[in-house]
Formats: sequence, C-alpha cells, structure tokens
Amino acid sequence: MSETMNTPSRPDLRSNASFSVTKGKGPEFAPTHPFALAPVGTPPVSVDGFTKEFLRELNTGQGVTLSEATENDLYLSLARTVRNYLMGRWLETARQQRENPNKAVGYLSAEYLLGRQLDNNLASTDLTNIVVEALQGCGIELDTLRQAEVEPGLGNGGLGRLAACFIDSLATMNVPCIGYGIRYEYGIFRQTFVDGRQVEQPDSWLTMGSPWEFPHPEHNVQVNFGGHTVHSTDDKGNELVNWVPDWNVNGIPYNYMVPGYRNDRVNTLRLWSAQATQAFDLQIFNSGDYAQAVRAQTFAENISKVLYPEDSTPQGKELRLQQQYFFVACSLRDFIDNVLPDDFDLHELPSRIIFQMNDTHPVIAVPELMRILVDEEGFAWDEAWDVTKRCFAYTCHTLLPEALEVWSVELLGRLLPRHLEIIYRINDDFLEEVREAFPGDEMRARRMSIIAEYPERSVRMAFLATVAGSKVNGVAELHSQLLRDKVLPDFSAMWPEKFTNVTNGVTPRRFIRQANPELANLISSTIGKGWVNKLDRLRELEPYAEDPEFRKAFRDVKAANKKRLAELLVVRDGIELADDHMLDVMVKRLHEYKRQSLKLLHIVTVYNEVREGRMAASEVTPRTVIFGAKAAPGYRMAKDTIHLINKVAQVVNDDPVLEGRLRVAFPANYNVTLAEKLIPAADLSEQISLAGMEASGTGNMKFALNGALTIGTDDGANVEIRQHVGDENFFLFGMTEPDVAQLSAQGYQPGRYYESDQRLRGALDLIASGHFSGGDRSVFEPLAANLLHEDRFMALADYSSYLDAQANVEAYYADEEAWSRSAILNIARCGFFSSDRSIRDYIQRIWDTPPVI
Ligand code: 26W
Repeated sequence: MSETMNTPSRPDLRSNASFSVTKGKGPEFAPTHPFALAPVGTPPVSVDGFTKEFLRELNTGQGVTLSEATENDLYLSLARTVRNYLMGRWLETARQQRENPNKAVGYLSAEYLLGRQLDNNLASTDLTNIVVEALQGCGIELDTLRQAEVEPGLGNGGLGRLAACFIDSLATMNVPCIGYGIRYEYGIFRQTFVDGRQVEQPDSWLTMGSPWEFPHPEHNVQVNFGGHTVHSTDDKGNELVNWVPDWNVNGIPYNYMVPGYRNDRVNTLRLWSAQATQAFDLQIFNSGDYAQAVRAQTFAENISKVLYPEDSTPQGKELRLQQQYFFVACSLRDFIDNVLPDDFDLHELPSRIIFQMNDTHPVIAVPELMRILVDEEGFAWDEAWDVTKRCFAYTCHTLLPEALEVWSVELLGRLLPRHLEIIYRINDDFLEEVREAFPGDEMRARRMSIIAEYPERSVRMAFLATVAGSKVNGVAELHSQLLRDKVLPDFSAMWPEKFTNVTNGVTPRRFIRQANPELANLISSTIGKGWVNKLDRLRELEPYAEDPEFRKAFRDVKAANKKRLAELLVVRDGIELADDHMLDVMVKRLHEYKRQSLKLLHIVTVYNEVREGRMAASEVTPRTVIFGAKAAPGYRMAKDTIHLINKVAQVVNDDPVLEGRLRVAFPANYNVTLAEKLIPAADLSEQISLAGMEASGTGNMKFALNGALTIGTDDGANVEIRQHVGDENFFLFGMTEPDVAQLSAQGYQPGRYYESDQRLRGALDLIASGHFSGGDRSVFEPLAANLLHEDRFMALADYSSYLDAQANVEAYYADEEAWSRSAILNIARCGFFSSDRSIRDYIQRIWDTPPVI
C-alpha cells in the first residue's frame, strides 16, 4: 500500500476531478474510505471483461437491453466503457500533479477542432482489437458505431485544428497542460448545397448526447460585465479601484480527457458553458416580469451558444468580445482558485503556469490578470505587471491585415470598463518606454500605440499581446520573418529577442495511424514500431524508396485508400469516383488568398482547350479534382466561388468531350472526419496561396505525410516542406514573397495577363459568358470581373507558372515508379512536421517548462 494511505485531507479520488478540487469550491469535508485510497486502476482488459462492462453500460447507463438498443445506445455505451478505461489514468495524472506540481501550460484557445473522439481514445488505450472482438460477439461492427459519433466541430479551420493537435502532443509528451476554451452549443455550421450554392445549417452536435464530457456545475465561476468603476484612496495613500459591474453570468466547466499515446497520462481540456446566474434573474424577477426573467436567462446563455464562423475577418461583434472575456475570466479564476494550492503566493505564479494565447482571441486575459492582482490581491502595479508579463506568450496565426483583431474603445469600455482603464495604463507605461528608447521619435510612439485613433478609437489586440507576452511567435519560418519585418517591425526593433518561430505540426496519431492504418502497418512492418511518437524515425524509410517491392506496397495502400474513399463518397454524397484517376485534392477554408479560383482556372482551361480542339482529350491525364471548403456565411466572394466550383463540376463532369478524363467532385461539409478519409487517398496536394499570405498551413503537412506530392507556392510551411523533401519531390510554382511585394509596389495590373495569354482569356471569358450558369451571364460575371480588374491575390500573375507546374505533374505521374519513389521520400522526410516537435520547440523557446520525460 502506498504511504498516502491515511492522508485525511485527500479528496475522493473516485470523483471526476482532474487537476482541481483542492481549494475554493472543493468539498468542505473530505470523506475517506479504504477503497478510495488509490485511484481507480485500469481494469484488466480481456474480451470477456470488456463485453461485460459494455453490456453493463448498456443496461444501467442507457437503460436498454442489447436486443432493443439503438445504434446511438450502442455508441454511447461503448464510448462510456472506453472512457472508464481512461478514468484511472486521468485521476492518477491529477494526483501526481498535485503531489509534484510542475509548471504547467495553460493553452488558451477560443477554438478546438477535435474531430471524433472514439478512435483516438481506443488507440491511446490500445483497446481497438479487444473492442472489435467484444462487439463482434454481440453481433455489432465497430465501424458502424464509429460512424454514429458526431464530431465536435468547435473550430473554424487551421487554428482550431492546431490547438487539438497540440493538446494531443502535450499529453503524449508528458507535459502538464490544461486546455481552456468554450463549449459552444453549436459548432461550425453544417454545409449543404442547394443548386450549387452554400446553405448553412446549425451544427447541433450535442443533441444525441455527449459521452466524452464531464460537467462540473459545482465548480462554476462567476463572470462580470458592464457597470462602472469607483476610484478611492486607502489610508496609506494607495489607489483602490472597485469595479461595480451591472450584470454577470456563470461559467460551468466541462472536462474532457486528453489521453497521451500509450503513456498513461491523461490531461484535461476544460471548456466553459455560460449559464444565467441567480443574481441576474433576480433583478428581473423583482420587477415582476416572469417571462422576461426567463428570456434574460437565454440572453446570458447566448454567450456560449454558437461559434462565430468567420475565419479571418473579425466582425467586432459585442457577443464575440463577451465570449472572449467569458472564457479567459473563467480560466484564470479556475487556475488560481481550483488548480493552485490554497496558500499559493501569486508572486510565484510564473513558476507554475505559462498561458499560451492562441492568436489574439484570449488577449483580454492580460488586463484580467492585472485586475485580479492589483484590485483583488493588492499588488503594486509594477509588481503585477512583472508577474503578468511572465505568465503569457502569444502566437500569431495570420498576416492578413483585416484579420488582426481590434476592439472599439466604446464597446470595450461599455462591456469591461475596468479592463479599458488597465489597457490605457499599460499603454501609457509602454509608450513611455518607447520614448525613452527612441527619444524624439514621436511618429514611432504613435505607430506603436496599443490604442489606434483611426478610423475609430480602438484597442489593437495584437499590439497588446506583443507588449504583454514574454514571447511572440509565428507559425512557420517565413511567417515569423514577415511578422518581424512587416506586421510588427517597430516591436521587433525594440525587442528583437522577444520574437521567435515555432513551425506548426500535426499529430501523427490521428493523421497517420488512425486515418491511414494501412500505411501505418506498412511503416511498422518495415522499420518497426515506435515511430508514431518519434516521427523523425520515418527517415529509416528512405532507402526503401529505391525498393520496387516497397513502392508496389505503397501503391497498394494508396489504391486501398482510394477505394475506401470511393465507397464513402457514394454513400455520403452520391459522388462516384473513377478508380484509375489521379486524385488532386484542395481542401481548406474558402478564402481568396488561398486561391481556389486559381485551381478553377486550371480546370476550366483544360476543359476549354479540349472543347476548342486545341488539345486532344487523350492528352489529358485522367484526374479527379476534389474540393472541400466552407465559406464564411457573410463572405460574398467566397460563396460565389463555391457556387462556381459546383457549376463547373456539373458542366465538366457531364460533357462527353472530355471522355471522363477530367472530373470535379465537391463533397459538402468538409470537416475533420472527411479529412481523415480524403488525405490518405490523395495523390496531389494543392497548396497554392499567394506567397506571403498563408501563415503556415497544416493540411500541407498531413498530405505529405500520407504520401501525396505537393504542388505549391513558396509560402508558409510549404517552404520548409520543400526543404525537407527536396526540390525534385515537390512541384514549386509562382512568385516568391519579395516578387509579390515588388509587383504590388509597381502597381499590379491583372488585365495584362489576360491580354497576353490566350488560354487564360479563353477560361475567363468562358466563365463570364454564362457557360456554367445556363447562359445567364450575370451569375459569375462579378467573379470574372473581379479577377480581371482587381485580383487582390494575384491569381492571374501566377496562372501560367501554375499551368506549367501542372504539366510537370502530369508528365511525372506518367512514370509510376518515379512518382511513388517521390511520394515515399515525402513520407520519410516529413517527420519534422509532427506536432510533438512543435511542442518540443515551444518548451525550449517559449515555455521553459521542465524537460519531457
Ligand atoms: C474572425 C477573426 C479571426 C481571425 C483569424 C478568426 C480566426 C483567425 C485565424 C487566425 C485564422 C486561422 O485559422 N489561421 C490559420 O492558422 C493555422 C494554424 O497556425 C495556419 O496553419 C494557417 O496558415 C492560418 O491561416
């Protein structure tokens, strides 16, 4: 028995606590029982044992017998049974963290695009084979139940998926971490097409039950909004500030398990859900209007109702700021009250936590921590600032100027009056520092001010994050360089050492092992096991690129994945895939800078050249282009592009002139689940953003690691992928970032390219002519006109280079052996792009957390 046997103050380890329940809202009494001394151990795993537990969950959890169970009953019971196997490790992880409190990472992110949980949790517990057998014994296919899971789509795209990969790697690498975020009731909308146009449906992911979450209403946190501040002086002459808010809501934490890969660690993801408070209701109850009081409840609960579907243009919406403050206020309170021990001296806070801010969305946490330390804990301002600065670091995920968040002073002051005062004070002190460092340079001070004066007085959140953060990082080498040189040049001049890079990564557990089991088996049978958390070991595959047998085995895997995808798309979307086509895949959010329109121009060009008889159909490499993309509901140009893709697909797929050699498929509602099927089947990965625009990209890494070749610009992490795989295994095209800058400075004229390139003219004219819209010119004319006259992201300038690169792709693809050789080298040389490596870089360059065991 362990020496902890009779510690009376130890909380009941059978409760659902993770790091928490040590303080504040924890149990006032700490009951003990000899059985409760050790955390629930991992139950013995056998097929019979699992079957019994599964049936018990079905009977006692769902209240049904096997014979009457619905698919959902079976799925929920299976999920709960698997969950039980993780519980002991979760409790044990929490216990260890309490006994031996290391510095932890608080990952602050408004989005987590998790994807389905069942498979991930099966793999981390190594239960898959047992479960398959146990279910078969009951006459059930695991695959059927897999499909019953609705994925939690609590993110828009790259930034949210990165957060999910990072918490996976943190757990796998044994780093103590709590992920903090928002439990949106509605995640990213479900996309449908009506007459080829995007129509959004609400994503009600919770309606069938959510077996992976543990709500803890007893640990609710109150969050205040509005009102005013009262300033006074105490008898020692210190300034005191009292914030008198005028409304509040409760945050209810929902805990999710984040299991490491077969390392017995289970970290916690804590998502906050908003609930009306009593106090809030009472105000209105007292006015006697019951119905209004109930409506008011809805008002409070709106805060965590829905994920904003904008992926790059912040709308400055009040509710969005409420969401941001809501989740960081809950998270800071939670960490201080429930995770830290009772007697903790907050001067030592930086020794226990580093809050990593995933873009600017959580930056309001900075003035919130200042408010807690100064107003509530009585710290002197400078003391508080010193602590705060060491508790935060900031990751920037974009270069688009319109994506940089700004909040009007009017709105911020109305919602968070005290925080606005604090931001002003931070800015005053900061500008004083600037003036000291650069005497007489008033222009510089103005440029650097956290408060912008034009077009309206507002707070620049990226500047606040940079001033407060101990480190600022971009997400790929090129992006970090541009961040220093173009977005924050004055800041990098003042604090060069603050800036660093951490190139993004993806988790090999989900995106190779789980998504591509056949490739994973081929790798394991070739270089042995263990590569999945030491992804650099993929290097050992390099010599096998020269082995014809291995290349054949690789092609067999690809073919099997294509077949699997074809089976899915028929059922899911009624799309039929030809089994002998090259699969050319472009999946990502729809945005002008990503240039889905350039891909379309390529398709329309090939189609038009054949139609016009300048090219024989027999010259076209049989290929299917697959798109997957959601557009922000208010983004007109993006929605028009979706419409055009669908219409081009219709026309091109039906036109006999191409003899079925070029097909376009656009399955609706691209999400993590679909990505896991699409990526392993792809031959060609489209990464064609205008150079200098895509901060990193992470899809690009997933494709390369699954043996697709990339056609791409010199942008984001493409640059590093190409360096790793070698020029000869990558189809590079287009302008470089300096080329782009130069062309911009010269004055970009897209019309020139149109005039001088007959193929381009043919393609654009065909789009404008109404050919894809039943003769109605008005439908796509605006899109064509925009490309011709504005073309903000220079698709026309890169068009001819792109077509040349596509010709190279076709020639190379004709040589099956050469192509598979390159594909294998892509896999072998991309181990660097594991998110485990990213986390190692964060630890070394930013977090200063203890080394990973
Ligand atoms: C509505 C405000 C807003 C603004 C920006 C919402 C979301 C954003 C994100 C920063 C957009 C985003 O997801 N950026 C992507 O982040 C990925 C992870 O670092 C990168 O790989 C992508 O290149 C980048 O576009």
